[in-house]
Amino acid sequence: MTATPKKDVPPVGELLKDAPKNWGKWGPDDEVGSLNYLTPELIVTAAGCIRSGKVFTLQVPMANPAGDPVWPGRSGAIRVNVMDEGHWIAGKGQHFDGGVHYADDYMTCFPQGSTQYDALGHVWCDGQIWNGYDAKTTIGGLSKASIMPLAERGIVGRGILLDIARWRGKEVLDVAETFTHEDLMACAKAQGTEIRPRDILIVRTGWIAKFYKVSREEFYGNFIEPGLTYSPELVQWFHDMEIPNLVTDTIANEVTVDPVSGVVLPLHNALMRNLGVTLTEIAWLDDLATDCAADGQYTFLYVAAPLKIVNGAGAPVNPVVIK
Ligand code: UVW
Repeated sequence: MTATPKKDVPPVGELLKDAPKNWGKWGPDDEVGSLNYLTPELIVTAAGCIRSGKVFTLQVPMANPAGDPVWPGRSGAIRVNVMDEGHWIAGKGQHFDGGVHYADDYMTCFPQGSTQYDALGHVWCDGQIWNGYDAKTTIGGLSKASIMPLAERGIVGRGILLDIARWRGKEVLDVAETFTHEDLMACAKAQGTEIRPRDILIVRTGWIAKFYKVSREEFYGNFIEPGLTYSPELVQWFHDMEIPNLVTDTIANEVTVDPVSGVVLPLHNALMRNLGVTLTEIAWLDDLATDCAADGQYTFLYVAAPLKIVNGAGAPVNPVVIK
């Protein structure tokens, strides 16, 4: 976020020097981290949250002519139609016996430019990624802790929506507005539920919905997203609660700049690199949130599988919630 390093901002490794780590907890070869908490027994229990059979999909539209919400420096997916009925109207369509016609697309994208999972090796500091693997394993593509092991495993568990925006009486949180794990717990209580160990946390700020409502200048000007903010207590809480997955409707799942230390995105290192918590970003939560407010059911079965991109640093996903 800053082109010129600020002198008084500590290196993130120093900020986190006493922070807990799960490296080695699931063996020297682990590449899925806290997803190990999502055991078959837990998944069977989570399926018990299904009451009405209502289904919600959490991906934002991709290659949307209205624009895709992306981290500054990335760009939205571009889909082009390379085959359509126009080819046959122009006499250029291929003949297939029986007369079938078809449409076909070509798309270029940042795999992390839509609703997406970060690979555990996506972010690091001090030359080591998740589980202590050498950061050089990221060169030319992630040979360790890429998106593949997450994609192969899939993510299924009890999801809980924490509608922080509604709880604070806002349509959308302000630029740089923060909240803590204590706010998550207070929000859950106000919703008439509680966060359980190993829950998949789905946190709504209203931020991505704002992308579709305001100009690009307003959305990206003074770009400091609202979100969870670093503290040793928050990191310890995630550790103690064995949280496997944090899903939010922001682009980077945490306040962009830690207001205390000035470090950019410290929770990416504290939660993802150190604890193996998977991060799911740019989720569409408004329809789910409206329904949860109406029926008072904030817990459900959450199911997701990012795309299997070999050596990828992240991948698009369309998570499914079943209530
Ligand atoms: C960055 O890579 C900066 O963010 P994200 O985790 O949102 O992809």
